[in-house]
Amino acid sequence: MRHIYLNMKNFVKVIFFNLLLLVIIYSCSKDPSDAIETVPAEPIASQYAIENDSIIDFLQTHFYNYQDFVKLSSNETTELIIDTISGDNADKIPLFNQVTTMSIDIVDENDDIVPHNLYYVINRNGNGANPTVADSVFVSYKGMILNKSTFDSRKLPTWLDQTSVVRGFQEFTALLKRGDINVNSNGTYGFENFGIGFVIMPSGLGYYNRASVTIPAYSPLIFQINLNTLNTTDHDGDGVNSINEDLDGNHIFRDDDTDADNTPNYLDPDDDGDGVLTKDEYDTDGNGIPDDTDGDGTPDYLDND
Ligand SMILES: [Ca+2]
Ligand SMILES: [Ca+2]
Ligand SMILES: [Ca+2]
Ligand SMILES: [Ca+2]
Repeated sequence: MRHIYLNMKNFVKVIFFNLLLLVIIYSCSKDPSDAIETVPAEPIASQYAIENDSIIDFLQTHFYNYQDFVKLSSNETTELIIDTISGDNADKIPLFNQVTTMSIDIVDENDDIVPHNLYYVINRNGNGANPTVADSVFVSYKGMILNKSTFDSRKLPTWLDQTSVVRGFQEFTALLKRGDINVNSNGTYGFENFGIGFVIMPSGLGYYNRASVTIPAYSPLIFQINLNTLNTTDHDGDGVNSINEDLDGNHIFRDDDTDADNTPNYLDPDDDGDGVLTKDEYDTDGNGIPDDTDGDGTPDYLDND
């Protein structure tokens, strides 16, 4: 027994060490400046060109169950099904004829801008406001790769933070509008006229070279998203909505750090690091305009002098 126990202990140690290693590798792989990667990163421009070709080919040779979406009632959605145009389905309309294109600028390893196309269909606009790329969204969704296998699916809605989902998901969800909430007499609630759509994106707007068990590295992704409702976020509770803490407006929140303390502004309650909390110097006269006491064009909460 003792022998087994010792082996078990070593086994647990090995498992723990491997888990630790995995965590370290995963943490490092999120930082593109770090040398450790899951697989070596391909140059972004050439990788994008390859994937965009394969996405266009996919769009030309596949269709989706568009007929199922036409007859939806206001409180319904239906699961996106994509199939090949052939045989009994030879007369279906290709996705290529139905998608709208949006372009997102990605900065590559040489600091050059590589516009990345994503392709989308909006089946129902929704009835309320659009979320921003910083907000929390209450969504049900389904994620697929181009071989049509599903890597993630949420039939019941869940809250997601738009600043921590993949870029293509974040940008596309901001195009949908929220629905209306109906509270029933028995206390249950449901949603009506919520936004429904799906998006197809290259891996540069997804996980790129970060592979997982169900998503190989460099996989273009497909997400169907139902946007039930949303919450406007102020992550650090400093009175400035997170969307307004993206000072350069590039939809990347971790690259705005006024006081260079490695806490980006959207998570930093004292943005200029002057010891005065942003909420106490943002708008003291309450006129809705950020205060600028010395009139130098930099508001007080970003101005440490
Ligand atoms: Ca930014
Ligand atoms: Ca900071
Ligand atoms: Ca802040
Ligand atoms: Ca301050």
